[in-house]
Amino acid sequence: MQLGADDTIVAIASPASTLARGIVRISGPRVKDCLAGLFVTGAAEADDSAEGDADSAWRHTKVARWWEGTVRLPPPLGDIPAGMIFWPDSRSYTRQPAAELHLPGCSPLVDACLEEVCRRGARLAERGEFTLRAFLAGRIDLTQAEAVLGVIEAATEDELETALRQLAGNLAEPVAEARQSLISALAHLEAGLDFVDEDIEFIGHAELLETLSKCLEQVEHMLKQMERRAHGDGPPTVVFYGHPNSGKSSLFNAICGAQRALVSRQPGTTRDYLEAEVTIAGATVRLLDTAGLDPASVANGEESDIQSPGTQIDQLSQQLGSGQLQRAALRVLCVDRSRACTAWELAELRQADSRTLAVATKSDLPAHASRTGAAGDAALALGCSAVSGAGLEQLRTLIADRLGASGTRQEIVASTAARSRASLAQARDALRGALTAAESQLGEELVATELRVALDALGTVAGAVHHEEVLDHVFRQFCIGK
Ligand SMILES: Nc1nc2c(ncn2[C@@H]2O[C@H](COP(=O)(O)OP(=O)(O)OP(=O)(O)O)[C@@H](O)[C@H]2O)c(=O)[nH]1
Ligand SMILES: [Mg+2]
Repeated sequence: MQLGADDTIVAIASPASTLARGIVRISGPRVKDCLAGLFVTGAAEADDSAEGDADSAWRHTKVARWWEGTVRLPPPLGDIPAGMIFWPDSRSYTRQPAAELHLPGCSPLVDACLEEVCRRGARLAERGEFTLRAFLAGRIDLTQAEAVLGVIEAATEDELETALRQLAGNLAEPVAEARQSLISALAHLEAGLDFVDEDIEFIGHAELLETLSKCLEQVEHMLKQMERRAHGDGPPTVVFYGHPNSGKSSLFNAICGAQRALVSRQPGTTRDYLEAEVTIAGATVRLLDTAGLDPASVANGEESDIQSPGTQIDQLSQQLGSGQLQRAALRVLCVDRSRACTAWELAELRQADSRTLAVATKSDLPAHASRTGAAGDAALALGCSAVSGAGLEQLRTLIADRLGASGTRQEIVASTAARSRASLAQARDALRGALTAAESQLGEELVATELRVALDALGTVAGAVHHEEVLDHVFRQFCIGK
């Protein structure tokens, strides 16, 4: 990956599958030259001699705006109606002159346009190079660059929300704040060290202690936040859920290969949730067995004024279960087809998305009369039986497939989280060292040394202090044109 931003780069920025519009993105100091004579504003019928005039309007603009015009491709393609957004100065995403040509979504046209831009002096962009330029120009920090990737790759609303929060700087802001106070404390300490023979105190002892404790608190808080991050933390979670007695615990035990959860004919046997780590298709997965969702309470949502202790416990365990459900990478809906279908089951089956795997349990038993051809049955991925063992292997394969499909996205968020966690932990340790040194009056030199380590570590979280291999790792994961 080239870190310099002197070249003018070009790439197709529209997805290959989009037919409506093809977008060619260009960034760099020579954007104008690369577009001269290629994009002309005004009338498509302008003849060659008038090209300079027709062309001139966008070239002399001082503000970013949309232009209607024509892209002049070599024969046999000829003049193609096109639009262009042109950023003449540093107010673009990459903080360089930049442009986006919007063409009809036809691959030969878009490819020919790309070739023409290259012929005029641009080179093909590498993966993530536009975002890398935005990062190098200070437009975004590293966590935000990774969030751009997360937004592009997000498949579920939860993933999108995590990525958008990251993009909004939920980590970048507090890191920048902590760095700012540490830089100022360090500057004062260093000034004090320069004038060590004179009796000048640049930062009071109490003030230094307060700054250090506050920053330590902030860093510890950020670390806790990172650890709580659902996606980045540990193996993906698969939750078994459904009505009481639907066979969740039996299935959980069968997949674990051990009698972990209590199984009984009594509905409401599982009260709390139970977890186990298993290996499915070579990957570690966290399985969770939850309390059954009571058809009465989920069907009419009514709450009685007088609650028996049992009902209260049921409700609490169900709340616990639903929290786990929201955070799960995959939910396995257990439907007992030997019983009549409930309205709640039907609604769940209809809403099932890629994060929900609906299975018919107790397939060794005959299906309930009302179930034959029942609405929603099409959403059932397979039938399985914890008693006969039928369908269990297929269930494992399906779980692995569904988790595998979202694997890369989880990895991206997880790798940002892991990288940031390691740097934050390093900052926390250095801050603890600085605080101890300051409290025990071990000398300002020592405090300053620890502060420098903390600043460096915090800097790597946001990418202010960047190492080429980290950048390479992050930006290589992007697609071309981003
Ligand atoms: N025939 C048959 N019975 C099953 C199967 N799976 C579970 N059962 C029976 O169904 C009843 C309920 O099973 P559990 O696994 O405890 O169901 P659950 O969904 O965990 O129930 P709660 O914890 O109460 O919500 C028990 O009597 C099991 O023996 C199966 O595949 N075939
Ligand atoms: Mg159970």
